[in-house]
Amino acid sequence: MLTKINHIGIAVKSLNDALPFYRDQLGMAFLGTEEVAEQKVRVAMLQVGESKIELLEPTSEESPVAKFLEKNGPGIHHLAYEVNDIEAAIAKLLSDGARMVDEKPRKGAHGARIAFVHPKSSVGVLTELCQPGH
Ligand code: CMX
Repeated sequence: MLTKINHIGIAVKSLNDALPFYRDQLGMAFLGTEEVAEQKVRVAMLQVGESKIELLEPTSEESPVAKFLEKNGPGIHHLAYEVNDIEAAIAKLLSDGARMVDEKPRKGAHGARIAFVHPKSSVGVLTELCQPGH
């Protein structure tokens, strides 16, 4: 069902403040920034081999990332696994009794379709299914 780790999401207070560490000090390839209105975040994507790092900055106090930052401070927010058929992956998880945040795919960064498994169903790790848009 899962093909690889697509990206690791990291919650940050400011993309401008966090980017230099990843892009300049660690030397990751910077793929650009994008606002994902539906998720109330602005994201910066960086490539590491076949996976990506997604820096997440909240755009509103109601953003799930704002709530996370308030509670935990900056740090690893979610793990995103790539799938070829997101509807089938959601159906499989639901039929196995998992609690989904999203029972239907939503729009993620770079035209991907995404769905989150609730952290209470995934041993405390917010888990994203991600079907790339290309
Ligand atoms: N990782 C692990 N646990 C998390 C978590 C995270 N990122 N976010 C919340 N939780 C835990 C909380 O610690 C809390 O646990 P306790 O009850 O033990 O204290 C529980 O989940 C409920 O958390 P909450 O703070 O009360 O927040 P909500 O229930 O309102 O929301 C969640 C939690 C996961 C449903 C919500 O954050 C969500 O819908 N997330 C998915 C969407 C998202 O994160 N989008 C941003 C990224 C977008 C992108 O990649 O494009």
